Amino acid sequence: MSDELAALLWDVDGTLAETERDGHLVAMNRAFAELNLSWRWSERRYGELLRIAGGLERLTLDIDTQCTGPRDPEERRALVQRIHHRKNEHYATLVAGGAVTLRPGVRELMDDCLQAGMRMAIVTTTSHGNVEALLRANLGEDWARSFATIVAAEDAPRKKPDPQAYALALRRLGIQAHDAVAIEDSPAGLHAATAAGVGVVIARSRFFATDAMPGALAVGRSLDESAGWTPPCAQSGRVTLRQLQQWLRED
Ligand code: XBP
Ligand code: MG
Repeated sequence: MSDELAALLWDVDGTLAETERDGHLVAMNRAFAELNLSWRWSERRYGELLRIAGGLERLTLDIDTQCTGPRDPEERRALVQRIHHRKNEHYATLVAGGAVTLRPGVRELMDDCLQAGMRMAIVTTTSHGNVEALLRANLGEDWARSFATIVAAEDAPRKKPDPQAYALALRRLGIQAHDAVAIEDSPAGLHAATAAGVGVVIARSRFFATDAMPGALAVGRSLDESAGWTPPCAQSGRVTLRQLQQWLRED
């Protein structure tokens, strides 16, 4: 591993914010209700379905395993797309209304990067529209200026754990994998970044609170805590850019 960090790569869902529980899940149930479907996802069921990356893929798998919905494959596909589309519209409304805020310590770490002139990128399996909705609501109109590149589902259709999104982000940034660090929350995200050669810091989220995270540079509960990290966080109070550099150096 290199000891010089050139860019910080942010995952979105679960990492920047608890978007799944407070955003996508609520929005999906609203879409079901609005379309007069009797389906509802509990938090527990959603946790199981989150093992599948991608809202469309998740919905398709659920309908297939419940053996429900239209039997005709075309009608089935059309229904899934309609639900997903409405889910995203409800999601945008929810986040614009302030229902989903950044996780503690995210803003501070972003500020460290901006002050140090460290480039940041977004690397996610959700869509550009969902990224924009979340970050506009939380960082303001100029949100996109903070990021050197944004890689979303439209750019990298092979979703995490496939490394495609990370490989593309590295290419766009023109850097080597060992000069970047990713912040992630899920095993799929960890796998995607690691397979692209990028070291990963895991800030655990609600739905991936106890999963094994093999090969991560560091694993902890929250970026705004210095306690509870493995390996330990030497900085006091929160995970800083300096701490990320230290974990990268120690690896
Ligand atoms: C997490 C995902 C996404 C979201 C929902 O992405 O798997 O599918 O759950 O978004 P990441 P969509 O952690 O990489 O940000 O409905 O747009 O797929
Ligand atoms: Mg995530």
